[in-house]
Amino acid sequence: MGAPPAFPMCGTSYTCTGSRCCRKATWRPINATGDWHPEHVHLVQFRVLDRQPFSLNAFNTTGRVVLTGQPVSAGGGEAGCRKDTVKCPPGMVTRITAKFDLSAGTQLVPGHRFRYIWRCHILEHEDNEMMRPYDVIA
Ligand SMILES: [Cu+2]
Repeated sequence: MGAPPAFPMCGTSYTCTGSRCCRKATWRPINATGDWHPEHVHLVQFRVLDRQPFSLNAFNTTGRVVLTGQPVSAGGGEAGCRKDTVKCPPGMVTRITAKFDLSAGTQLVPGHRFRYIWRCHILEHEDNEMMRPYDVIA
């Protein structure tokens, strides 16, 4: 497996885990903006793992994520709960893990793509390209 594909929103990327690519996945929304973004993933719930600071300067000049501190585990109302929206603070990598359950009876054909959507819950952001499709591949 090569480098994980990059998301076109906020320099976000994800990494596949599990036996079937992307049925269970850990995502790393990377917020390289100055705003908080409440990111909502449609049709799947996830758990918030942690957040970790990164160098905005390194990211903006090289496109690489250089972590600058230790991860801080999710706490408060996020720990151990299934969520559909996660707060993504500026300058932080937020890790979430999701399992993509399909409807009963769904035939899994290798290579078949299931289209999902994710977006920022701030309407002005959503209307300015912070709503994107992505495919989960069987
Ligand atoms: Cu936003």
